[in-house]
Parts: sequence; C-alpha cells; structure tokens
Amino acid sequence: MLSPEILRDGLETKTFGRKVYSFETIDSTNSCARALAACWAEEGTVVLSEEQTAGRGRLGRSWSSSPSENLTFSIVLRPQITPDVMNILSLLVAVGIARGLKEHAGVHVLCKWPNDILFRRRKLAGILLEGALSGDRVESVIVGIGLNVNQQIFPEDLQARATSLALASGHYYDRPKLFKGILTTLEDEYLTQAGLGFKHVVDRWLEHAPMIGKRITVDSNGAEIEGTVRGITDSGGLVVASQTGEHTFLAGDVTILDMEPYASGD
Ligand code: BT5
Repeated sequence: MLSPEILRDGLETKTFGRKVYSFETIDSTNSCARALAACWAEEGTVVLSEEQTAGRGRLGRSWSSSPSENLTFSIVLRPQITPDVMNILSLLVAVGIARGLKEHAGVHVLCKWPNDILFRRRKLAGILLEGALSGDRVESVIVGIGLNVNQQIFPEDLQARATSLALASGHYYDRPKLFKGILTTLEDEYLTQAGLGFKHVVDRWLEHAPMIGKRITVDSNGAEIEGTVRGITDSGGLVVASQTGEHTFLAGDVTILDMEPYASGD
C-alpha cells in the first residue's frame, strides 16, 4: 500500500498533499474527500486509494482501475470562485496534469474538452470536479483524478479507448514519485494561474488542446449536434458553430471527427 509517509516523503508543496489519507480500498476517494471537506479539511488535503469499489466519472458513470497499478486520488480545494466558473478549474487541473506528465513521466498528452487527458486518442486520465455550495458561494471543490499508470490490460469495453503511461512509454513508473511530481505541478498551476485570470487559464489550456476549428459532435443532455469548435468562453464553456447557429455548452461529451493531431499525439 502507498502509505502517507511514502507519499509525502520529499514532497515540497505548500499545501497540496501536506495532509494525505491513504487507503487500501474505499468506495470513492471523491466521496471520502467530500466528507472530509464538510468537516473542514484544509485546502490541499489528499485522499488516495489503491482500489475503489465505486470509483465514479461524470453523470453516474464508473471509473475502472485495477488495484495497486494506477493513481486514483482526490484533492480538497477551497477556491475563491462562484459556481458558474467551475469549468475553468477543470481546465486548470487538466493543464496541471498535462504539464506534470510531460515533466515527470516524459509523456506528451493532449487535453480534450471538458475533462479528458488523451494519449494518441486514447484516454489516459479523467478528472471529476464536484463542488459543495453554500448559496452562491463555493465552499469546497473536490478534484478527483484517475490516472492510468502501470495498468497494461483493460476491461474489454475500454480496450480500444483507454491507455496507460506504461503502454505509452514502454516502461513502468514509480507511483509515489509520479504522484509527488504531479501534485507539485498541479499546485504550481493552481497558485500561479489563480492570480492571472480566467482568460489566461483558457489560453493555457488551448496550448494543450488543439480543438479550435475541429469538426466535432457534442452530446449534451441527450441532444447531439455536429459543428465546428469556435472557442472556449472565459468561464470554460465550449462554443460550437453548427448549421443552426452558435451554441455554448457548459457540459457534454465531445467526439472529435478529424482526430489529427490527437491521433498522432504531436
Ligand atoms: C471521468 O469521467 O473521466 C472522471 C474520472 C474520475 C475518476 C477519479 S478516480 C479518483 C476520484 N474518485 C472517484 O470516484 N472518481 C475520481 P467521464 O468523463 O464521465 O468518463 C468516464 C468514462 O471513462 C467511463 O464511462 C468509461 O467509458 C471510461 N473509463 C472508465 N475507466 C477508465 C479508465 N481507467 N481509463 C480510461 N477510460 C476509462
């Protein structure tokens, strides 16, 4: 098991991972972090588990991860934002992960709206943001990260769509070292981007997400439209031009029709 001592050994962050709760098995690290946040866990508190029995994605989907091979963890954040700009935080986290993977795993990934981290078109990591609100105030945000690290074999339904760092690079990773590297990069993004404004976060995300001008389909609330990506709003919404006009999506699933450069990864 990855003990809190191993996970914190040599960690040089200010708040991220200063407090770590580590489990062999748990239902969902997001649920645990949410409960801790409700009990005033401080910003940067991390919950990590080797196995999740009910790991989740968006809209009730599940996150599948074979025990002790990957990194599945959640971070408690207390950002000074309103609920309508939570998408921005998701983009910021995606950039932090992309940068972290480049710097600490030597793997160049691309981001896809709203929450995917892809390597050659396959999903390498997913991000799940869950906010606890008090009226119009964000009390806390739980950032859940599922990162496929050393897993080589995926369940049949994911085989064609999932990948891992080990599959991408051909070697295994020291998970505690990688965890600390990614946490450091994430904190750096979080602390520096916070002062620079939402537009800056969007621009930075677009450097890792070559989506502008792409033909896509968006599935949002059961309705599907096809169109061309025009941009990202300052609150993280996706702007798509279709035959029926311009639409802004705050949530949804995107399929990119022409996958270059996502397919080659360059
Ligand atoms: C996500 O949702 O991608 C967010 C995943 C967040 C998981 C973390 S793990 C730690 C923390 N605790 C939790 O309980 N959750 C977070 P979404 O965009 O809805 O994608 C979910 C879909 O990704 C599933 O329906 C599958 O198709 C696919 N999927 C599931 N497991 C995968 C995996 N290991 N690798 C790649 N794709 C996967």
